[in-house]
Amino acid sequence: MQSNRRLTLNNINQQPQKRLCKGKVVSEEYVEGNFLGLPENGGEVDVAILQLPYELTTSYGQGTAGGPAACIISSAQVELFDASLGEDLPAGAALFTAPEWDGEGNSLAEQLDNISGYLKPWYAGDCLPLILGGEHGILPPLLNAAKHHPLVDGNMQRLTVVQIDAHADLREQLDGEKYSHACAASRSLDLGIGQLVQIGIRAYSKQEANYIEKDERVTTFFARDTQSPSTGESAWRSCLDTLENLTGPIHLTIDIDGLDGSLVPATGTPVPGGLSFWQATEVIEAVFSAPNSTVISVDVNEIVAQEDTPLTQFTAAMVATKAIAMHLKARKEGRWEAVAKQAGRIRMPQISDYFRQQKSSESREDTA
Ligand SMILES: [Mn+2]
Repeated sequence: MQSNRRLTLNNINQQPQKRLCKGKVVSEEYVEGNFLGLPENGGEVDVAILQLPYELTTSYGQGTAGGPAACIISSAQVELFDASLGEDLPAGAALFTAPEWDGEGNSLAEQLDNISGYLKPWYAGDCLPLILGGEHGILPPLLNAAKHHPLVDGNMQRLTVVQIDAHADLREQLDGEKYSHACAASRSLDLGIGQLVQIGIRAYSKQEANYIEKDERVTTFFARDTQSPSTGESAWRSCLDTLENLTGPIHLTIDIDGLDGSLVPATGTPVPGGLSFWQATEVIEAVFSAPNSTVISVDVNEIVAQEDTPLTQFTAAMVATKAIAMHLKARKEGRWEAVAKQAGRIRMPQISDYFRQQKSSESREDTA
């Protein structure tokens, strides 16, 4: 039977949060409740941080409903400097941490519809929605919202989902529930997405193995191959090559359990033998810098607050920060303006001094 614990935040009480928060806060103008503690400018939004504390079907661990809030608290201690971006976040961009999803809906179907409704306004094409979950069951309603992005334009066939995960999530149902987190990928394929690339997969059933074998839309990089001490290097290279060659809009879904269990011990189902932090970083860098594709949104899910140490939520915050930095790098390199133009919402991002200097030195080189 399904437990009904999706809306309770009881695994997160204020005390442990305060305790976890006592470390150094990085942002000088720290604002409580905002991702990275960064203040908002009240203007148009370049990156929206959206919290989905949704938990209905998590099978083993509990507490994903409190994950997003814990991740936001932990993010206050993430360094704002990203070396590949070359400056401190927010780098002239406007980050907005939206009020969390309120969990409205009397049935699972209503809740899932409600999630789509919560996310949809952020898919107009002029900002990057970065979603913190919540269990992986958020993926299908998220993709229903992504359908409205101008680069997808109602044609799901155009969309590629890149999934970091320990689990294939390709079950037909789990305990009778079609919308279980364990079915997130199969429901996404049901929605008609063009391609699914899975990375870090190491826990899956025979039926899922058959699915991977049969459905040509699915490309799976098994952890057994990419993490192999003897042959992992070439398997990893071929994974990155695949990502760099993607075309069209991409949604990146990061089930935090795709990383090695040692990095995320509090997640619902931690599994050994997963991706290192730097491999997760390389995946993010690869999809955001792929020349013929655009990452239209990212989710980091299955975050659970760890109470003895903030490692799990901090790892999630680091991964989410990397995605934001790479998105801003895409803006910096002019790759996001094209998207905004296609969306008919041409809005030049605020360019910080750093970018201006880069641009002027480039134009000097051009005229030299
Ligand atoms: Mn998953």
